[in-house]
Amino acid sequence: MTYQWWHNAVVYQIYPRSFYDSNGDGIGDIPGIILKLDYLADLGINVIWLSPIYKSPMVDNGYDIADYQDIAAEFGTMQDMEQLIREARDRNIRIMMDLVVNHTSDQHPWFIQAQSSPNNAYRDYYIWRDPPRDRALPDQQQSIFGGSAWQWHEASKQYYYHLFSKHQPDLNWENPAVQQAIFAMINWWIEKGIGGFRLDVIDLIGKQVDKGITANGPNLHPLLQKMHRATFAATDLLTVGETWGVTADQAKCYSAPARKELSMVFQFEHITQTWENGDKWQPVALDIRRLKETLSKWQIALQNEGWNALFWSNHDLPRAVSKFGDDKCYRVASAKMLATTLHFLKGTPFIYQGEEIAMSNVQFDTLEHYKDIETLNFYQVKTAAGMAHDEMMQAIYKNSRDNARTPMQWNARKNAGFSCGVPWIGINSNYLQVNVDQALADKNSVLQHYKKLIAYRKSLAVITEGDFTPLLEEHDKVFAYLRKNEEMQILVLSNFSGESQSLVFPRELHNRRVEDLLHNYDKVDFLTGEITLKPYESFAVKLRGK
Ligand code: TEU
Ligand code: CA
Repeated sequence: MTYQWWHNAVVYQIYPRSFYDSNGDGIGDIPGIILKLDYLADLGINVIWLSPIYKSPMVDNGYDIADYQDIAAEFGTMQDMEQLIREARDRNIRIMMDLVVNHTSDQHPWFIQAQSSPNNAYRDYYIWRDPPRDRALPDQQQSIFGGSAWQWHEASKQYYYHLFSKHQPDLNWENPAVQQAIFAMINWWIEKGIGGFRLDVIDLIGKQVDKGITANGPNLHPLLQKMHRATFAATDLLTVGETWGVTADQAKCYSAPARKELSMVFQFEHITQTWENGDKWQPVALDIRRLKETLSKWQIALQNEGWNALFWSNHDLPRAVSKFGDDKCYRVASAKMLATTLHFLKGTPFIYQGEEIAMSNVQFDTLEHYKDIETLNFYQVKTAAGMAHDEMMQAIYKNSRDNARTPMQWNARKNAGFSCGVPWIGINSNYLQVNVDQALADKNSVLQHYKKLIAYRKSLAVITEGDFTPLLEEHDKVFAYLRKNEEMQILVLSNFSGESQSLVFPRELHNRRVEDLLHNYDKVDFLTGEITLKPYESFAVKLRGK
């Protein structure tokens, strides 16, 4: 296998609105990111995935793009963007853009044109249908943000199709003019010197609306190959697709190099397993056995073909420590455990801003404090269908996207040092204890732990290249695995529970001397044959000769 630079890179995701506000308007911005580049360089990351910074009415915080080649005024200017790319490059950090091409904003000039008349040249950039009779809906397809996927357009007496909000009309990817326009835009950004793309809901672009096929449509892979030929082929870009519901076989189709599509995709099986029937507003408890099986399955499936993108969290998800650890009694220990577990796996790790200081979910008292369109829409949908207010608030506390979107906590001063103005969304009240200043000063902080993990990924080839073998598969709470190449063998052991856990190692690990790499309680240098792990205890060790 030929290795690319991104195989041992570590990516850091920035949600610009909530990262750092440089001018006091309450909204994080690009100059703010530039001011924090030294912090990120010191952390050791190689890539910044920048959530959208394009011109946008911000109905979905920038995932509704009005101009792919302009910057939202509240985030800065194109000069700021060019400066960010340059200054990041000076620190060996590449900028990965968020490519949102399943849909545009309804304020995009293409849609404004399309709306103006059924004969307009841009009409076919979007998906329009006649009502079967009167104003009846073409079919029952639902928007991912709740309600019908069809929006009535009175002037032309047709419906247009939107899988997200009605302000995010879907592009018609069956139209070659759409393909060419998007490919040209991608190349324009490549020319600017960016390092890659994260492709938003890319599994939807092969849709066949009349058959009700949305994800994984028949045109999907041919389209990606066409995109690759027209854009990425001549580059070494890191491309990662967002693909909810992807199977391991499909992931290979996307990421096997010979197929010339993408570098890797995000799969969400470890995320959605706590959603009853795929509904995030019906949260259920995490089942560690199932989590272990899922993580191992993906490691093994893509072992020799394709590549994993590794993550616990992003801007759509709860905070990692709140979902997979314990943000109350064991915030620091469990956050370190999660970091160790993920960063020794095979694949490219993604860190979501604030995860490196173990930021946790937020609980705002009233719905008014929530800003996310999905949360607000579903509050209406669910309570209209009979769900009690309190029950919905509990679901919001678990899974609202705003959990990830409260501002980055830089210090213990006003607004956690995020802004000297009025932040666009509330700050998590734990910022007095949980902030970057604290983490930099404390040599046992979660942040220092992440730094070590990131450094190991650069110095130990086994983490990038080695085989993965799960151990103790029958254990209910402890996830254990070996990574192995010709030079060395690493054992990783993680207790995913708040109770002590005992276990007996397989025979070949008895009476082995080991060398400590990383731990969150005490250093381990000898394996007798059995061990009792403390709550959320986790360590990684290098095996030595017998
Ligand atoms: O997310 C895709 C998506 O489907 C999510 O909205 C997801 O379903 C939801 O959070 C889980 O309930 C991408 C972006 O990451 C998200 O921020 C955008 O809102 C969405 O696409 C539309 O562009
Ligand atoms: Ca600002």
